[in-house]
Amino acid sequence: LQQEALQAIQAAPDLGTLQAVKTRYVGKSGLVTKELGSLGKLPPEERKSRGAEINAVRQAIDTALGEREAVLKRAALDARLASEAIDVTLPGLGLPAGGLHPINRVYDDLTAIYERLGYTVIEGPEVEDEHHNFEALNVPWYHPARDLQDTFWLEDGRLLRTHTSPMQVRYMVDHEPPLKIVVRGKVYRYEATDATHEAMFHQLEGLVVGDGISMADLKGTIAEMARGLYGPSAKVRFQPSYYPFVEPGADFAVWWDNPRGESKWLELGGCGMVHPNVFKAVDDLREAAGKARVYEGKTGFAFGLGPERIAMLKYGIPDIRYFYANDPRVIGQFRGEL
Ligand code: FA5
Repeated sequence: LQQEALQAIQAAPDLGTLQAVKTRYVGKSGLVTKELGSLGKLPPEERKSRGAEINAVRQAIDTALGEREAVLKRAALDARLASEAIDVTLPGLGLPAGGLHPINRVYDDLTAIYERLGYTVIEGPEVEDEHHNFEALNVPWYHPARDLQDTFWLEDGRLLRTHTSPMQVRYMVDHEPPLKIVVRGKVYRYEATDATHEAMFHQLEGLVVGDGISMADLKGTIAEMARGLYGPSAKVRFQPSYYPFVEPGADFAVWWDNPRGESKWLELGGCGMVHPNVFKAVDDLREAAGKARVYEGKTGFAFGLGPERIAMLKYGIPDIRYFYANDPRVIGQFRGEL
């Protein structure tokens, strides 16, 4: 019996089998236990020696069980350590790096130029009211931009701003002159989209107000921006134009020296001297809010431009709709280049 038990113990491949072997020989109704139980049937003179014999067998089995159990436990632990080990020498998996959207890059280039010139960079609400988007900017009710065709109207009578110019009004109502700001943000127009027009696009708006600000300051500022974008020999061009909130008004273009050829004038946006009616509307709003009228008699200039134009030419993107189509093949090209 001892021989048989010891062999079974040695052969047990795992802890589960070893437990079964233990039960079979030394469990409550195991073979060795039964032998001990049958001692009572023996004649008294044999009981002692037989008892000692069985106990020795039991001892041997218990010892063997303990040793085998230790070996199997160690093996199980080794296997677990091996399977759960982390190989610290393996090369890491590269984390996918994000990147700035091309419009944000152009914004960052532009705002860096204006911050250097001492401007404050602000943003503002995309949902506007008619007064800030049109009225206060001297846009008359019959102006085509107020047409239902051009503006996304909301059910509550408000609208999605069609340009960043309403922030001129908001900022002046809250701040006294002198001031120099640029506004960045999204604008919306109910337009049929094509390669150069989107229903949602971005603008950068500039506003400078103080004493004796002139058209010469405006031209110098636009020229400085052009040099910041395209280098010290950059050229700018102004052409008379009409915007209700400026007088005189102009469109400005920058000569774009295209490294791939096809250099051309890049029509960037509109600008002009802030219209006196805008200052008056601002003072009216200030007065209604219990603030002093401080804008009448001041002069200032404003400009607004579309960064999409700059980004399309800078990065060779042929269609404005690519910017917002969420096609990873377009945006993915800007990954990792911060
Ligand atoms: C304006 O929005 C005026 N608020 C700009 C301004 C500000 C003039 C301050 C004077 C003083 P305009 O509608 O031209 O102007 O738009 C300005 C620029 O936005 C355009 O030159 C163009 O670059 C860009 N833009 C206009 N419509 C779209 C469009 N649908 N998609 C993409 N870019 C557009």
